[in-house]
Amino acid sequence: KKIVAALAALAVSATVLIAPAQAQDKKYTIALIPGLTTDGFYITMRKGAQAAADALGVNLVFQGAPDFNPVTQVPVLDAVIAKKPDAILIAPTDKVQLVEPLRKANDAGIPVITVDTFIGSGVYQTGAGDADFPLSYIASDNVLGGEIAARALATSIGDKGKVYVSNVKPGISTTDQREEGFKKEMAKHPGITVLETQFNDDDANKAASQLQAVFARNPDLVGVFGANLFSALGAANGVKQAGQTGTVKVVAFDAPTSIVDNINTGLVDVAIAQHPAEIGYYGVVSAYAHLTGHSIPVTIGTGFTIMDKSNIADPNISKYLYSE
Ligand code: T6T
Repeated sequence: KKIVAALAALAVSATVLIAPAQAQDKKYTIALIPGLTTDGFYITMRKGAQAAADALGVNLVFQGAPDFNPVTQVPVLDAVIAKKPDAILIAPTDKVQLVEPLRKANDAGIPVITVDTFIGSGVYQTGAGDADFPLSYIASDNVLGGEIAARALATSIGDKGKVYVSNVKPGISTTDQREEGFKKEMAKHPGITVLETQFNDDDANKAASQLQAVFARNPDLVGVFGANLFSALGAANGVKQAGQTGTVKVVAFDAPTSIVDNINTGLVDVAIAQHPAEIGYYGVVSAYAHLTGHSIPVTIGTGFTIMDKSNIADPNISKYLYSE
């Protein structure tokens, strides 16, 4: 009898011990939907996400559209929702147009975390507004990034002259905020005139032709801020094609590997690298923490690395160049 009772007690405690272990052994699937698939920024974000997924034993699915556009991103999101992943990490391509499509995921019980870009005001879990349902927003401080860009450009042009912002399109939280930060800082520089923003639809060729058109209208143009990877590469190419390398200064947001040559030849003065791998890593860690019953921060801010001729050869700086 004693042996039977002991065995029964053991079975009970064994159950108690095994149950939580089994819960944690569940293999979670986390989907990462980038702004677009063929952008070094999101390719690097995926690497960071994969590193965290490997460390945590999570299955990471990376699925996105070939261009930065809600029209192509929403069907990808719908397809991902249909597969019922345990959580969705997404860089929404529009602050407004992704609200309802993402609500479908939330209504289906799939936790949503936004990475890089946000929906609504980007302030989540307040109980106010109709776009506060994502659990967390993990990204660079893009207003600050715009301010840093403005200060760098102001310094490189000796605090005077005409400049403009080469931007993607209105409605994208990140690039809207960079322009906002840039203009806010430039308002403190009375010698600088900020011309009308040129929107390029994330097309570097368009950004290059726009640079040449702005320069044709304003031969006294002295600087341009490329507010994301394609805007910056395009604007820099435009400066080169116009034969204005070093005369029209370029400050670039983002850091594809090709920026190194541009910095070394003096075509680009400063590049502001984001830390996309960090965004991806903490995206997966946050989703996993939530899925395993832990509370998570409603925002996680990641940093910048400022690159220029003086530091680009330093491996502690160049490690922040994006993957391809
Ligand atoms: O600048 C990044 C990202 O932060 C932005 O939201 C969209 O453009 C990039 O992906 C660069 O191309």
